[in-house]
Amino acid sequence: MKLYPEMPKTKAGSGGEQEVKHDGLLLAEPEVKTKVPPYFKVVLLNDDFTPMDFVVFLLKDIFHKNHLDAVNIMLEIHGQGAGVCGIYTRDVAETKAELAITLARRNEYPLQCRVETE
Ligand code: TYC
Repeated sequence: MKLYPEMPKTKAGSGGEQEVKHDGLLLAEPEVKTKVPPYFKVVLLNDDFTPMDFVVFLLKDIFHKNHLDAVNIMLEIHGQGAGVCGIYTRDVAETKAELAITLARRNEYPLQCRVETE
């Protein structure tokens, strides 16, 4: 709550802000404006070389999927060409995509990962 130095009183019913006098200060409710943060999808792409087991491992390890969800997402990517691994705020999405690529390259797999706006 913001504290403002005393100002002339607004006339009741004039549509002015509701202000309460308190020890010589007027208390006014701050204008509260909230916004939902934008979200970003982390999308894995299919390729012919990255092993299925590795993709399942990565989905469990980085995207915290349980085994069944990880297998289903991997199969969706395998069948459709791409699939969403998770939806996060920008920094989290970018970090997870980088981790996925780093892990894949360390194992010499050509896996590709994209971050897309929702
Ligand atoms: N198509 C791969 C294979 O048959 C498996 C795979 C799934 C690769 C998902 C990448 O993002 C991927 N070994």
